[in-house]
Amino acid sequence: MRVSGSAVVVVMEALCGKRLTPRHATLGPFLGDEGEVIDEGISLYFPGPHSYSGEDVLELQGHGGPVVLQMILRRCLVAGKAQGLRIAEPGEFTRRAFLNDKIDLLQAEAVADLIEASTEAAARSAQASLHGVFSQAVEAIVEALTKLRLLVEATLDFPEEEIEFLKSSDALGQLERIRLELTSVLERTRQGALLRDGVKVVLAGRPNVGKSSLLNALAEAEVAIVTAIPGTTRDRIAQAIQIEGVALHIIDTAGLRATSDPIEIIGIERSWREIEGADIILNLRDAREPLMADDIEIASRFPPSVPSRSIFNKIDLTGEPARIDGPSVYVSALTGAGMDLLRQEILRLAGWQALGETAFLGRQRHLEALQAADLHLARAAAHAGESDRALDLYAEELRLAQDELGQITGELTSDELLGEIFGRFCIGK
Ligand SMILES: Nc1nc2c(ncn2[C@@H]2O[C@H](COP(=O)(O)OP(=O)(O)OP(=O)(O)O)[C@@H](O)[C@H]2O)c(=O)[nH]1
Ligand SMILES: [Mg+2]
Repeated sequence: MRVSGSAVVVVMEALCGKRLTPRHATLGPFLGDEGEVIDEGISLYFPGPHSYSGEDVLELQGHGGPVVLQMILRRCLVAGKAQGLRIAEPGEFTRRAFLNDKIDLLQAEAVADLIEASTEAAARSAQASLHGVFSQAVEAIVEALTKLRLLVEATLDFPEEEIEFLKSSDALGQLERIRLELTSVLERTRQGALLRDGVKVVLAGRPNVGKSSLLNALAEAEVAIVTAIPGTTRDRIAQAIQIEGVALHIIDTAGLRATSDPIEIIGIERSWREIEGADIILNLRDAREPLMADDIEIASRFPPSVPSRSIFNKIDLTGEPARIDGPSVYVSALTGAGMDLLRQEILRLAGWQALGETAFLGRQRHLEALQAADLHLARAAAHAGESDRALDLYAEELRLAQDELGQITGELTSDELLGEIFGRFCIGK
């Protein structure tokens, strides 16, 4: 149990019966209203500001169990009542840490990402963000921008010397370097977004081409039922897998065909819904069969913005080698031939590159802010090439870019956004 804020000292004296030595683990009883022992455990007292939240913090480590925990909780609430002690909201400890400048917003989000990480790569990346690696990269850009803005704003006040001054201080070169750095951060954030959110890969195609077999081969487990009867899969089957630490959600669907079976019809409707929400579509075909009207009809209904590949399955029956040929991949779900090629192709379609450096576990809002900043810098660069009249526009674009970056670390953030970010935490964090 963790208590934070102005009630800590009162609660500590009531429950532990004394004032604890700061940052020492103290074994002792937890006392009830009448001085009776509720439980025994370790207490830790962290006086602010050297605590997680930046306020006074008390941590009580008992034996656990819901009833004893409830008793300790009730005791804390009674003891701290006069100080306004109440149950924390989700993420409130971390929110306070942010408000007390212990961490910035990127680090606060990294706490939630670390808890929710679904792969080791995502956890490592969240840990790096928590240690400020992502924040430092953004801060470095903000600092460089601030320097450049000072220069430009100063020049605005002395229009006669404008051109010479900006030239001698290499204003153009500075902007170019900032843009390069931003591009690199953006790329690392895109990679991190893949680690964080995963990629939805939908297996689609006519019945009996081997979609369920391919799911099983990718999952290396018997997840879906496979039979020689067309129309075996009726409902969508989802399986989470990892390739090189990237989380993939593989969705097997009912084979697409005209049918009067009411169950199959519903299944096929679901297949289309999955296809429409896919990040990547694998369009399966039987390598033995020629292109059929149905295949053309199916592919024509894929959303054009979603990347797709034709997967020719069952090459063990045609004797062809496993290979990638333009937009086609030749595999055998049965023998496993070509599966490594297919895995690499999926990663490539997802936009994953094994970067030498850590990916930044990006959220949508980070990506949007970075992209917006990038756009403002591009506009600034365009203005820089123009006549003197554009200098104030140039300065304005730099300011806008800096504002966007400020939103990432939380320097400029609305209460609503904070509520949204911390509301998703679990209680006690
Ligand atoms: N020889 C060979 N047979 C395969 C291969 N992949 C699948 N099959 C066979 O093809 C048949 C259909 O496989 P499924 O995986 O059930 O096909 P599906 O596309 O899921 O079919 P529906 O669920 O009916 O849409 C089964 O008999 C599989 O054993 C392969 O690579 N080689
Ligand atoms: Mg199937």
